Amino acid sequence: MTTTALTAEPLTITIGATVPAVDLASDLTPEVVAGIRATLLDRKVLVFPRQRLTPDSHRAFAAALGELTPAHPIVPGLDDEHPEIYVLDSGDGGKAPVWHTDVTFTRTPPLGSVLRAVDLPPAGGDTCWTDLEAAYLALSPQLRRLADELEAVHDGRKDFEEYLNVRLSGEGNLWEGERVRSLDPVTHPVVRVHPETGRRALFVNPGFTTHIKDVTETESRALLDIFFAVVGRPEHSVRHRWSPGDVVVWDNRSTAHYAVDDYGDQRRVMHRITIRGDRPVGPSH
Ligand SMILES: O=C(O)CCC(=O)C(=O)O
Ligand SMILES: [Fe+2]
Repeated sequence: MTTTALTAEPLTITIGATVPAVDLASDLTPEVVAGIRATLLDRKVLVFPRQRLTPDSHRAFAAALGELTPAHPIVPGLDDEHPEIYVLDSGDGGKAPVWHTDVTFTRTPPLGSVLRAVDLPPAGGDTCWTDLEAAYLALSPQLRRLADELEAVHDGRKDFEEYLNVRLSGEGNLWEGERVRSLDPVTHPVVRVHPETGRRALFVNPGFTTHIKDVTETESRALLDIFFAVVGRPEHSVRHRWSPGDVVVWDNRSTAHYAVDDYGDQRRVMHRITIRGDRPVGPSH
């Protein structure tokens, strides 16, 4: 199989594809891995239906795509053998019904995420992904030019500070080579230039972006209203109805996602592994 031979069926014009014919537990030749990486750059979100992965083979697949991070800067991993697996358990607060890009409250958010359905509710619990390059292009050229110059602050304290201080007594995981003991907000460019494709994405998200730097509070609020109005439009998004075993990989540099919370008290468990990323770079850097 050559790089171009990976069969991928597009789910929308710009974002998402189903890769039906790859068994992630046994087909990971260098050619298939190269095909997956190339297709991911093009489609941003890849769905691998009905896989039969275990925590070990989930990790082996993710590691074929790049260097792995710990499960999370704060939250411990699945167990001692799998410190890279982040468990999203609906019974333990593992719900994410807000548009967000993973871990943008660190200096180097992950390049991508590999999510596996472990335990699904009888109905509901879909996940949506949205194309942040399409969001950028949905702004007028004048607004794009302004956005190109801006920086935004990303802050994970609302979601994780109490967990860090109360459940973990202030000792988080190793992240970027350092023990996490506080969640200091970080600054990223509002427009991120993709390090591999050179394309521009609107790299702000309602989950973690709190304000625009170096403008007044009123201006910041108005600018974020404008930016968030184009993040998550159905026209730029894809929605996945999970089946048991499904694995979805996304490019975390050019997308945001939203886990739909429409299944009440039913249990839903997902396992996520993130691939180490680099520091976001803007157009004028
Ligand atoms: O539970 C989901 O479908 C996605 C949750 C999420 O935000 C993530 O895995 O990063
Ligand atoms: Fe997420």
